[in-house]
Amino acid sequence: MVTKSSPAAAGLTERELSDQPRAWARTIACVAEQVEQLRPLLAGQAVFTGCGSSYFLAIAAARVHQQVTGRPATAIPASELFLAADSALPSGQRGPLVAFSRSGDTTETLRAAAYYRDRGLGPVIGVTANAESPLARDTSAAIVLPWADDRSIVMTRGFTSMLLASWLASAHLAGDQAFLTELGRLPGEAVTVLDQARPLASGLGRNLGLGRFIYLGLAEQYGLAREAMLKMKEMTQVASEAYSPLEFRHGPISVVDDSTLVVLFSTERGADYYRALLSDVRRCGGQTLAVGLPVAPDVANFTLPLGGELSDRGRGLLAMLFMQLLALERALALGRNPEQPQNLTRVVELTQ
Ligand code: F1P
Repeated sequence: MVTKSSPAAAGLTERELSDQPRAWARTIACVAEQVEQLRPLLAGQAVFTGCGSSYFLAIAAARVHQQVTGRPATAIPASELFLAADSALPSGQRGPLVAFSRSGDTTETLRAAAYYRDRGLGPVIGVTANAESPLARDTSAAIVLPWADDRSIVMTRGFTSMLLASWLASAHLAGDQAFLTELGRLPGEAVTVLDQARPLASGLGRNLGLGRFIYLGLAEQYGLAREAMLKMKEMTQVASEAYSPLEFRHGPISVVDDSTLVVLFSTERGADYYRALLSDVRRCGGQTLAVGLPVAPDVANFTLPLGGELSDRGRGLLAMLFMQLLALERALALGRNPEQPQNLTRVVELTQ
C-alpha cells in the first residue's frame, strides 16, 4: 500500500463540512447540464460501486435509482466486483456501471471499472471530484465535481455531493419533477440544518459518558448509516456500528449499555416500528436519538427534526450534515486532529 498524505490545516474538515450548501448548489447545476449526454448510457440494469465512503454512497445511490426509475440496480464493493464477480454481479448483467471515487485514483475502483469494461458488460460512468483522474478520463462518461473535493482525508462534502449527483441523474432519467424540486431545495435547507444541528451535535459529541455509537437506517438510509458509522470511526476511533433498523434486535442489541447512543435515521417507511424499537433500546439502558422525520417527544431521548416538507431521501441527505458534525465534535472533545485520522490515507493504492 502506498501512502499519499493530505496537507493538514486547522479547521479544514470543519470548513469543508460547512461548505456543503455551496457544493450541492453547484452539483445541481452541473448535473442538469450533463444529463442529456448521460441518459442513453444509464439505460438498463445498473451496478453501483466504490470503496469505503464511496461504496456506502453506492448503496444509497442504487436503492434510490431502482426506486425512482423502476430499473433494477445493485451496489457492490469494488473489490468484490473483480474478485468475486460470479457471485456479486447479477447473472447476465448488461447495463451501466456507475463507479464513485472522490479521488478517482482508488486502485480497487479502477480495477472494477476495467474488469467491467474488458468484458463488455456496459458503459462505465465515473463520478469523481478529480478531473485529472483515470476515473474521469478513461470511462465512457464522467460526472466531475471539483468543488466537492475534500483536501481532508475524511470525506464530507465529497460524499454528499457525489450522492446528490447520482440522485439527480436518477430523477432526471425518470422525469421525476417532484424529486428534482425537492433536491433543488436541499442547498437552502442545508444552511439552516448546519446552524440548527450544531448545539445537539456538540452536546452529544462532547458527552464522554457516551462511548459507543450505533446508527440505524432503512433502505437508502442504510448506506447513510454506514457512512455515519465510518465518520465516527475515522475521526475518533470510537466504537461504532450500523444496521438496518429492525436487524438491531437480532443480536446486536446485546451490547447496549448506558454508554450507548443509538442514532436512528427516522423515516416515514418503518415509522410504525420505531417507537417499540427505541423503547427496547431504552429498556436496555441505552440513549436514543431520532434524526429526520419528527417523532413524538416520548419516542427518543433526543430528536432532530429535519425538513418538514421533504421526503425520507431529502431528510436523509440533510441528516448526514448532523452525523458529520457529531463525529467532528467528538474528535475535538477527545483532542484528536480530525485532519490526521489514525492509520488512514487519502487514497488506497494497491501495489500488487
Ligand atoms: C475511498 C476511501 C475513503 C476513506 C479513505 C480511503 O476513497 O475508501 O472512503 O475515507 O480515505 O479511501 P475514494 O475512492 O472515494 O477516493
